[in-house]
Amino acid sequence: MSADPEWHKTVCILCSANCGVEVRLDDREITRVRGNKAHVASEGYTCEKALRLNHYQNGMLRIQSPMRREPDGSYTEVDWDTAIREVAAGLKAVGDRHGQDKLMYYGGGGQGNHLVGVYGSGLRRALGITTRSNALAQEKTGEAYVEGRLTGAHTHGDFHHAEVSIFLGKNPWHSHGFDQARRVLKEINNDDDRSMIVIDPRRTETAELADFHLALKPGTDAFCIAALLATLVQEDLINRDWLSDNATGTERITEVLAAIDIADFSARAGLTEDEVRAAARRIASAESVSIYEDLGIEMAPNSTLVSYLQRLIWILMGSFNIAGGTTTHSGMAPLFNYSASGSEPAEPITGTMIISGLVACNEIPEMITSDHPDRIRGMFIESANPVHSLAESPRWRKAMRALDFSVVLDVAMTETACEASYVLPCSSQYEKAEATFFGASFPDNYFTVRAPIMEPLEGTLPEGEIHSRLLRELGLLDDDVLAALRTAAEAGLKDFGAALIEAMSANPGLAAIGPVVLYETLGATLPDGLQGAAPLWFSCQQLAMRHTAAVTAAGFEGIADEDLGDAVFEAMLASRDGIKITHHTYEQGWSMVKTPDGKVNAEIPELIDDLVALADQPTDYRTADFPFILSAGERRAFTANTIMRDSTWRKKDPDGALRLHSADADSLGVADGDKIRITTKGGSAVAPVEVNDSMQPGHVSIPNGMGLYAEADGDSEVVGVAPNELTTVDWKDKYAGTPWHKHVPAKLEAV
Ligand SMILES: Nc1nc2c(c(=O)[nH]1)N[C@H]1C(S)=C(S)[C@@H](COP(=O)(O)OP(=O)(O)OC[C@H]3O[C@@H](n4cnc5c(=O)[nH]c(N)nc54)[C@H](O)[C@@H]3O)O[C@H]1N2
Ligand SMILES: Nc1nc2c(c(=O)[nH]1)N[C@H]1C(S)=C(S)[C@@H](COP(=O)(O)OP(=O)(O)OC[C@H]3O[C@@H](n4cnc5c(=O)[nH]c(N)nc54)[C@H](O)[C@@H]3O)O[C@H]1N2
Ligand code: SF4
Ligand SMILES: [Mo]
Repeated sequence: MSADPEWHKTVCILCSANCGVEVRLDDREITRVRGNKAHVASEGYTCEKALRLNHYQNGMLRIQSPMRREPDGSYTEVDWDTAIREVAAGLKAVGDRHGQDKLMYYGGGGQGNHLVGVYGSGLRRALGITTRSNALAQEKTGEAYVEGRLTGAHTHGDFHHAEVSIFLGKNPWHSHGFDQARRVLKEINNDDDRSMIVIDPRRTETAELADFHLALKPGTDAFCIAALLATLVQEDLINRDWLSDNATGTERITEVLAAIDIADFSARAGLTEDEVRAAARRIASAESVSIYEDLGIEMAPNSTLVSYLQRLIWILMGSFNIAGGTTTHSGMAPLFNYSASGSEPAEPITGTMIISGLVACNEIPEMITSDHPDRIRGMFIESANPVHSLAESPRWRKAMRALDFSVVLDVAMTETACEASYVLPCSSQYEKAEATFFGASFPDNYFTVRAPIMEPLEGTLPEGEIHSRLLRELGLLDDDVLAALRTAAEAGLKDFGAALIEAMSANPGLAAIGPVVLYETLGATLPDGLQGAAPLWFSCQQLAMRHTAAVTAAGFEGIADEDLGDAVFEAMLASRDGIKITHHTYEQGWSMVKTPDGKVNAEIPELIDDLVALADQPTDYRTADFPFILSAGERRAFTANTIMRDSTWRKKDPDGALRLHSADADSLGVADGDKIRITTKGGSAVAPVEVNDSMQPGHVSIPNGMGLYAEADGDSEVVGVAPNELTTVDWKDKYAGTPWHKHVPAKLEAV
């Protein structure tokens, strides 16, 4: 394509906020980036990272040919026809020899691309793959376990309006997590009527803006939140009227909280009773409270217990489905499938709970290398980099090599790709249609479909095309059926819908491969390179059926109910600024609560038992050998998981320094820029030092996303410390199996 003088609308793909941006191109280079003021959710907002998006598009080890690993371990380029034939044969061989249940699917999208996962779901159904996981099962499955029981629905805080916003192990200044985060944080800071409570051992950029910073000792959140809750109960600050109308199961938990020694629990968390009581009273005085938990508690001791306890704050205050409070929300596709019963199935090899259909990430290496007869023999991995991003990378490399067959779909020759039998090169997120399912705002929710802003890089294919070719090779596509559906699609969405229903009743197998069927038929008729977005047509029909009134109220008034799904689909395809998909009333938010009686269920017996036993739990996991606590994987100004492979995108601190308090620097005899050796049970690495008194003495951190391969052979020198060379699979939550990456005992030595 020739140089294009115009601005092109797309989004930033570096975090879940997915801010709308406009970019200028010089041939295939992204030369300028600015916020898109017309974007429905971000309204022109971006952070500094979006300006460097060209390092994603052009700065990494893009692969331009399918690769096959040869018996000597080297990779050779193969043409697409060969690759599709051999990958289909490889997947089939594992199934034929050992059964389809010995295949596992991992991934399905990162921070900007969830259509990958939609195609992946079709492949899983077509091949009968039932074992699956993704990054959610190393952070959010504890939360999903708890939410399944409390409400049966995903909930999200309304930080744009909350009178009190609580950030618990969450640093939105750098990690975002809701629209226009820094603007909102500054607004709260400037508003005398609103307050911010930050619960974080570090004096983060967010904590600097807070009214209350509970700088607890790392790993003691359960004690801190229990003391906050105990204050609400013991000072009789809870919303009894609301609870009696809207919640069940409050008796035992309030009884247990009434017996907690607030002074003792505060002290165990390294806090004074006064500061805990003051924060609790501020919460109790507010009209609305919203809480954001994130990795600081999800990857630390007692994580599932804390996910439960923090939700009791808004439950006991009755701050649910009101403006500024915690709410349910709509979505184009759910990120979780909840179990209201709490009787999650066990994964047969390791016995760990399968939550929301996902096996715990920490268990996957063992599921592969165990001598259990049902062990995993083959893996299909797309848009994820588990060898780098999951606990214990050395163990992952071994596990990958122990598989009979593995294939990785990625844009780059990643750490995971370097261990796979085959690698299939994908077009980047700026070279095809994409979208994410992160949107969780309420009462108005939004959705953005992106069109490609440049042609696919030579040699690459979008995932929809790869999945379609694989299914064709496996003999699962009937070209006559597809041709008839394509003709119907050319006549319009209504004809297409009718033809699809007819075709599905004649061929029940069609539903399983639905995403590819939509790609091949409706997709072929879509303009602007939007073919890959075709499966969203189905999501739009479901959205319109589930939330008819809310979709109508979102700007689709006057459209007959049966035409609503098509209207939403057309609107989202036509807009590069995102569209409003639902407008609910707060009362309607209750329709998404899926508990048996439709009320909030406050009682999770096994977690209440844990709360009772908490007083016997340790508050310090350091040992004589490992006298520091390492937070392995902090979000900083220039980190973006492993999406940015090119280390030159970081102008400052390219190596990702280990941060430590000046008192620790003095006792270790190190200063800024010196090298320090970090040793944990899992491994050892050397990083430069940054003396930083936002840390507590004894608590140190390294950033996430460092230490990526710079060359495809995996032998080149890496820049920065790859955090999971230092972590181990056994250091994890007892329910969800989620790793304690924020709380790794470590030793430090000056080098
Ligand atoms: N810049 C940037 N933004 C990102 C990402 C990125 O890579 N870079 N990744 C995105 C993703 S995938 C996610 S999941 C989110 C994660 O976003 P966050 O969870 O906000 O990110 P972290 O910095 O990993 O951890 C948050 C905080 O936990 C604190 N912490 C450490 N130990 C404890 C503890 O024991 N208790 C408490 N209460 N806090 C503790 C740390 O000091 C830190 O401030 O960020 C998203 N946004
Ligand atoms: N120690 C430690 N480990 C952590 C964390 C931590 O705090 N500490 N954080 C964890 C968290 S919260 C998360 S969410 C995970 C994230 O870890 P992963 O789930 O592995 O996600 P990403 O690093 O975002 O990697 C996404 C992959 O998608 C590829 N990609 C980009 N665009 C496309 C595309 O269009 N198509 C395809 N097929 N591929 C594409 C990228 O090259 C990359 O390999 O990391 C986790 N790992
Ligand atoms: S990194 Fe996140 S907050 Fe920053 S511009 Fe990109 S999507 Fe927006
Ligand atoms: Mo994450």
